[in-house]
Amino acid sequence: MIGVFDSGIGGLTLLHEIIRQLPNEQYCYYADTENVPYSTKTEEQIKEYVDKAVNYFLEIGVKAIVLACNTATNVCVEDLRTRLSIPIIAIQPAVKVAIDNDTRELDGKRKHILVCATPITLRSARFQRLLDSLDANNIVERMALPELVRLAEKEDFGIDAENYILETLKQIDIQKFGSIVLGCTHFTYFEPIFYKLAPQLSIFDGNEGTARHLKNILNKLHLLESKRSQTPQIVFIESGKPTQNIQRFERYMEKIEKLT
Ligand code: DGN
Repeated sequence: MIGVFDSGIGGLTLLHEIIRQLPNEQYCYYADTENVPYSTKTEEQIKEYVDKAVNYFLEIGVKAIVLACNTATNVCVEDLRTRLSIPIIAIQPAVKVAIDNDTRELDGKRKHILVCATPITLRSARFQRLLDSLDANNIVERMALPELVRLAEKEDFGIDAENYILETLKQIDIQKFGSIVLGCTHFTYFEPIFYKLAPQLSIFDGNEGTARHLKNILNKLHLLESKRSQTPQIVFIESGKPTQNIQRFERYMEKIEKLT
């Protein structure tokens, strides 16, 4: 079994892509719905919440853990990787994917990339190191959109979200930009709205690359399942307990299915 963690339902967007690439595996999806959103929490609190999820995963004997939460990655991944012996695969904003795939220019200069994420991700040392390693400081602008986490948790993908995103886009000089990176797994639900409001921009998230990375790691360690099991493929856990509301998770999975 593979453990997939997020503060809430955002990580389902990554889980969906992982299942597409690894259809034979079994999954435990852990949503920390008691504590979402993490943007209002301290790093110490986030570490404590992630530890609780990780201990749960270790107790049920997962073979790998996926941090399907950019915010948790930025706060915890290094510590987890030093402490644990199983693979920890972590999502991060897909800035490299945007650089590699969008080479459009304006006045002889590469178009800029708008990275939308939570405030914790955008101000983290890990994100800064990512930009430094890609020499991307001059072309990346940061935009915190914490309200989208709250709206996604409420299954509100309508006019409130559209107005919020529109107000955000009004704050930037859109001509300068070639792409948007959705650096929070909750934001993928709103991809159609971003496309509608800024059709000239390419949109990237880290889901495809992270799922591919997980597959490569499991393959290298000879940990891939070769046959599909007959038991249900996903167990949904909310902050340490089996969910009482499986229909909610299924509604989100159906929503993601329609996005792809
Ligand atoms: N899905 C989380 C992320 O990718 O950052 C959102 C974290 C939160 O709860 N704010």
